Amino acid sequence: FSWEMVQKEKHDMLHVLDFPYNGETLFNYILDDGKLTQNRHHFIRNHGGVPDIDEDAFELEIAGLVKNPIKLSMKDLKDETKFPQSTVTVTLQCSGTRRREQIDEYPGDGDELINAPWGEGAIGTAVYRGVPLKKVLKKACGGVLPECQHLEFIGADTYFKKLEAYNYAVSVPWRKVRANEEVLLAWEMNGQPLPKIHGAPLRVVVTGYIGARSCKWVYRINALSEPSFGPVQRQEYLYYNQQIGKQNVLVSNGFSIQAMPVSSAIMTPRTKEVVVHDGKVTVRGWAYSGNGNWVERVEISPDGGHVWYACSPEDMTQKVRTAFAYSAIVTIRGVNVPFGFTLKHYHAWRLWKIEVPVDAEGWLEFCCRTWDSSNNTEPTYVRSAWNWDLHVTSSAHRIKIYSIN
Ligand code: MTE
Ligand code: MO
Repeated sequence: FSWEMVQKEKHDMLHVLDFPYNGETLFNYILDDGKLTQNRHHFIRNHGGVPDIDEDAFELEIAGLVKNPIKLSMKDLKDETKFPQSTVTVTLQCSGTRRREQIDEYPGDGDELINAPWGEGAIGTAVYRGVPLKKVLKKACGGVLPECQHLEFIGADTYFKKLEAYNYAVSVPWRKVRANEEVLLAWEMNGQPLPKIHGAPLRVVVTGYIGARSCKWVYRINALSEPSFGPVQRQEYLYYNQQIGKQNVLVSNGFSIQAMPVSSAIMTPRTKEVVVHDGKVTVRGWAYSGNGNWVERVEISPDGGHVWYACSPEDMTQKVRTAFAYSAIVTIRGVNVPFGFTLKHYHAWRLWKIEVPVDAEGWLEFCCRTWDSSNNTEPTYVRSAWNWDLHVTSSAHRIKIYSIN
């Protein structure tokens, strides 16, 4: 797998690094693709190489605290007489999105190989198709044992940390998977076979959680009584308080970031843009909230956060129903009968647009903030969100424009 191949699969990405192949979606595609990000525009985040896996030889192994450990081929997983299939519309957001604002505040950990200096484009929305993990555990493994508290996902890629090689490994609490059937083992993205760089032949898709938990190239799932011991789970994606820095950082001082909080960004105008206007400036961007919450309101301020204007609902994309189409083939008295239903969940961003009244000429600070269905909103300044590992820059997004009336 080479950088040339990445460039073939990917189109006009903002390339942050060419190894380990991290790329950000350009702002115009975030806005113009609409609710779903095209596969060739969807951001990519990798810790190591991109494994080349032969789908026919591939087996997913499920082990640990399950009744019956098992190995499943892709043919088994795709067999609708064995497992129901479903599709979920999901926004994946890297917890490093908008990290650059934190770097500008104070560089923090600053390990750019591990922590890419993302802007606003490490986010994308796609329809994934696969099998609910809960169903696979129940039907193929006879369920998990009572001691099971976490599910560990191990990817086939290797990455290096302090000169040691590891497989990518993360975990989510079992209660997240047990709660509903939207956590998928997915092989399709926007109606196309999952691209290699997004985890083919099989990836996990964890709704409402930081992108890091949606393990790509997953080849092993372990039911555990505690979180994965992999360094990605135990040493990275931790949120530290603001008195933690280089001199006193200990992984035991951080807490594991799982669910994604509410966040948003202005995509146009771009910061430092000269905007010629006749009393109104059009502002566009995205807004998302994780953990099963959804965006209810987006507000824009043209004066650094004194006066706020709310986007009208017509100027926001509709809440995308995670069209949880659930289909299966059930056998009734020896006859195969297709069967399905739809649930309404929202796990996707909303794109928004607003015309903000502006009188002044000169430098203006525009900012946006979002309110979600649990009435959470974003901290006012990036310094409130700052943390040593520079994760979840969920503060009100600020840009400066030069306004000419
Ligand atoms: N899975 C594996 N196996 N290896 C990885 O490096 N990166 C994670 C996650 N799954 C990663 C992985 C991170 S940090 C993110 S944000 C998402 O994948 C990004 O998914 P994408 O590349 O499909 O956009
Ligand atoms: Mo990420």
